[in-house]
Amino acid sequence: MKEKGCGILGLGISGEALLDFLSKKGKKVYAIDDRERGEVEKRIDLSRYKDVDFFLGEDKNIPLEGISTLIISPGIPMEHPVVKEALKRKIEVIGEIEFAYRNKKSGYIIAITGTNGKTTTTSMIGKILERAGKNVTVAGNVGRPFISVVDRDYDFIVLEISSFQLEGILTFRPEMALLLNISLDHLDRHKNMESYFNIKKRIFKNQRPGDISILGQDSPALLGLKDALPTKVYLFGMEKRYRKTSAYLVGDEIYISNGEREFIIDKGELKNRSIPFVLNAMAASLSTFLLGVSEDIIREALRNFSSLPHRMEDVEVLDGVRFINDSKATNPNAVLSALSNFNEKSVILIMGGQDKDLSFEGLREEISRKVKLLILMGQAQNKIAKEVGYNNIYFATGMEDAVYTAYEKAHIGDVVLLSPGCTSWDMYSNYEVRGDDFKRWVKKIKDGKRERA
Ligand code: UMA
Repeated sequence: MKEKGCGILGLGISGEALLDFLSKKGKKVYAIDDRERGEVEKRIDLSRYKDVDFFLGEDKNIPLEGISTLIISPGIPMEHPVVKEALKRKIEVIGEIEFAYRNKKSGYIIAITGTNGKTTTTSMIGKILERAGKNVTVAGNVGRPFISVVDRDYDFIVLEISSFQLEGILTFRPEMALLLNISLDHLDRHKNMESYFNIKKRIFKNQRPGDISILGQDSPALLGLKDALPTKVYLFGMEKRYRKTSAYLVGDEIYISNGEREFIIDKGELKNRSIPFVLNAMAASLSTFLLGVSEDIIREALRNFSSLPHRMEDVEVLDGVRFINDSKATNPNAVLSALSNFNEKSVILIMGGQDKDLSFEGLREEISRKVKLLILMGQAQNKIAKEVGYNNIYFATGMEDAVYTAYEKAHIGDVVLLSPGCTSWDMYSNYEVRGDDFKRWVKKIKDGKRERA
């Protein structure tokens, strides 16, 4: 019988990083993906991994008896036939985060999850700690697998963790965990709000007394947790509502307190003053203040922090019309947050993509107030049209049509906002490619390659 080794299921970014890690360690590896070899090789040069046995596409003759642990990528659901078969045979199945955690050298872990704002908050925390002179790395759902950074010693490891990744953890224990907010998302995978919430709560599962938990108090579902966790719990939100609220807003001033000392950051000091951005800044300030970073360093790092690409990213102003790329808005709640920044009837909103079994009905009121034209594209067009009940809709054939139509219909002072409320996977490989495509067509207009009809 072949030597017992590790199975890797999924050969995307996480799978490639796992291949690199395990090959360097000289482990026997069995790598599996549902895509055919040619497809997988568009990203990964498989010839680099001479000792790895690959099972790709239809080839499902996987020698599971040779696998002691099966490590799955975030995108692999627990219902995947290979996972089911492995579990039946009592093979340990864990996610990439769990595997990386078991193999990490050193570093205090700060893990950030939530429905929206995870990447921005994670990056802000990374920047603040960097400015404080700490040896810090930022990884996880941000696009850099945890396993690719475990071979070095750090003071801090800041990890963005998705619900998909939380499904595959067993012993993963962040010393500090943040659950920023929760609203409906990923129902195609997690089935209902209850199971989605239960998965998100797993971020706290292995925390011990003395560890720190930070909760966004404005999501009602999270409040039940505030007295239930065994850790030191801190809350942040729009106002000081509870004993445990440590970061909140009064007018334009953001208050941050560690229980002993308090400091204030003026909203005006931030490059982006939208509510979601301010809440992210609050969570990042609170977490780093609790870790002993000085208020001057926090303030300085936040002053220099610009919005990340694809999150309310200002693209261009053309003929007085502002184009904004919010491609990262992959659920209806993120669209609501985006719209909250604008005046009545000033937005031409581009939505659509692949639906995640989420309802768009919650957008009805805000769309009828803020939007003057709704442009829909992608697989979920008809569903969105039906559920938002709006009467001024244009069905676009794709991004080019959407951007040009928006440009033609817009007037000075209007905003053209790409905030899809859906995943990109029906038309693009990810939200970044979708956002870049939006920017490409806007740039064509700017360069004069297309003019108003
Ligand atoms: N695959 C199968 N069978 C399946 C599903 C997938 O074989 O049933 C294979 C695909 O053919 C592909 C590979 O698995 O080769 C893809 O794996 P993956 O979907 O886990 O993607 P990765 O490239 O490994 O990227 C993942 C995260 N992707 C997802 O969770 C879908 C990335 O988050 C993350 O940055 C990366 O790991 C590093 O940690 C992206 C994301 O969209 C940004 N996340 C979702 C979100 O933010 O909403 C959760």
